[in-house]
Amino acid sequence: MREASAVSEPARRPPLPFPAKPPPGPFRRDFWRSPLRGPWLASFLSSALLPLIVICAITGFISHAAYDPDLGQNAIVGPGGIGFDLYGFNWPTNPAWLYAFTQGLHVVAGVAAIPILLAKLWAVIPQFFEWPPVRSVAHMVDRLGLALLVGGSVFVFLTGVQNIGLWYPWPFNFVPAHYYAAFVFLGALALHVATKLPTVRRSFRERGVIAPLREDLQHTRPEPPSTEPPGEHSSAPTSPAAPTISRRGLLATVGAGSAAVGIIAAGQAIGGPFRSLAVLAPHGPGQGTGPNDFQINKTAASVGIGPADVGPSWQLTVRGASEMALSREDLLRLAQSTQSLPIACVEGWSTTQDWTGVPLAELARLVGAEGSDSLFVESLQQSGAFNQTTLNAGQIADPRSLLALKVNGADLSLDHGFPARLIVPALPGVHNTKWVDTMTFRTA
Ligand SMILES: Nc1nc2c(c(=O)[nH]1)N[C@H]1C(S)=C(S)[C@@H](COP(=O)(O)O)O[C@H]1N2
Ligand SMILES: [Mo]
Repeated sequence: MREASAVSEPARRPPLPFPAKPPPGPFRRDFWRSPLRGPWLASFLSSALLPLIVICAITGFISHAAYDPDLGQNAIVGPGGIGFDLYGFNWPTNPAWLYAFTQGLHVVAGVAAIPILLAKLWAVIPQFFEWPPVRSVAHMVDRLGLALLVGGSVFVFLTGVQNIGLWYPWPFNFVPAHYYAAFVFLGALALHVATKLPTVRRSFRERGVIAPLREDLQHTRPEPPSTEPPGEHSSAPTSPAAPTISRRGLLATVGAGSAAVGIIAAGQAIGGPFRSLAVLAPHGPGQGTGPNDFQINKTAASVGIGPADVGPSWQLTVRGASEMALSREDLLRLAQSTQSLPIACVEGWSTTQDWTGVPLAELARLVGAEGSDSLFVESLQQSGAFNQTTLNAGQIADPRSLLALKVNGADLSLDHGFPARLIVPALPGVHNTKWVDTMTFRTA
């Protein structure tokens, strides 16, 4: 049966410009010698990786929805961006820590996935070097899918890490790039999971799900390539070297790495006393002094705002049915409310502080705009991004939503948005606009 197909094979094969014998190097099967590689190792790592990727995908699309991209100019990926915008769905204000939780989860799961992803790529690297590189049209499509899977995974994780590290070496905007690449990656992943599920089932059935973890170094044997269907290129070695580490040793190392970077990321996400765990946090342990000593996303100086811009001549313009101009003193004379609310940044850090200011609903009432559908908020900041936002009706009506004037009992520092900034429960950090100077309540 096998011989017959081996004989008929060359006749069916289109004439391709590849010599039968692979060139020396990674295309030779005996180049890859680790006895740990094989379908079981790949299956085990994939089973650990997949739940983390699913968490990242779900929380990623949740984050997209949390921006309320159907309102004003909130859409970063552009109006009419590919589906899943959940238009018409208004991001809630309850619980106040909702976005801190979903986005913290996104970043922690994403960071924890990276060591496992790297181990997985290492485990299957022989399969990237198939010879001949293309056998047929079907094979070429298959290989293209693999390229999108590997390229897509590296791209989304790399750009994610660069964003939490505030490092933007590329000319493109992070948000649309990360978002669209996620579609490519998840599409290729769905196909990959569907085609590889039989391999996972077979290797777990043949070798056990965790049985190989019981083997110490002395009992670590190479995986037999025979578990793959005939003709399939296996990651198991044809000429294995002696093991230098057991499979459980390798997996314990990868697991420890994943847990370590996950905990570091969680330190930023949970904040408070856990903040000290975030040894790699790009924003440093804290910024400012006294009551204003918590992290700053963009300093006033970095966006061209100086003390002169927010002096006594600063006024807030509020528009609704009528229009008002209010000085900071005027605002301080209005009914004040104090709320303990988090700022939860898309980068995965959050910090909860006590904010004092005027409820947005009170400002709406002053200009005859109770029950308005949206609120467009602009900053006096002219350069850079994040200088405006549009809130939904529920966010305006929530009595905890504030135009904050103080934090932890003290005046806001210039870096935290003096003279006034938005603080809205469960709102992504980026929409808590600092240095607010214009608010426009709109009714459809
Ligand atoms: N005008 C303006 N508001 C802004 C920003 C900005 O760059 N400019 N950064 C936003 C982002 S991304 C976050 S996470 C929060 C951070 O607030 P903080 O710097 O007071 O911690 O402010 C938001 N408000
Ligand atoms: Mo942010």
